[in-house]
Amino acid sequence: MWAAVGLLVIFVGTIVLTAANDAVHPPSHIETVDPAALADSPEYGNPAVAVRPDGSVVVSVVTQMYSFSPDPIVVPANRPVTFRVTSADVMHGFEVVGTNANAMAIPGYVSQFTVTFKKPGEYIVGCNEYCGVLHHNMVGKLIVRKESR
Ligand SMILES: [Cu+2]
Repeated sequence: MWAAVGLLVIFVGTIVLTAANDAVHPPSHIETVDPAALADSPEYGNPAVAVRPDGSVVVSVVTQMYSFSPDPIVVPANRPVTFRVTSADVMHGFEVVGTNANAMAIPGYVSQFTVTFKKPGEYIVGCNEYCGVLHHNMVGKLIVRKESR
């Protein structure tokens, strides 16, 4: 029995340590949007990359069977990029392959997270939630541009 308790302490300790060390935290942003009225939404009617006055970048993304919009998404390197992802139909995934940018796109909700891409280049955006017969074709592109100042 003590071995089982010891294992529990090790497992829980591992979770606490890695969460604290790698700043892992559960999603905390709660915002709703009408999935049937996305076309009339000022933000999602024409989803795009926007630059705020403070220089930070906001990307509004609509996922739907079987594409991402905008596509490609072009963002600068070494600047915080806030993604605001939602879905127009069913649940999708939004994952920038090879980075820690990864969220669920849930109809009715806005999934928001901020990432700074350090390496310029082209990244694959994939849907990682099975969303229908053509799920495997749901691929987009993210281009991280080196900033010229
Ligand atoms: Cu999918």
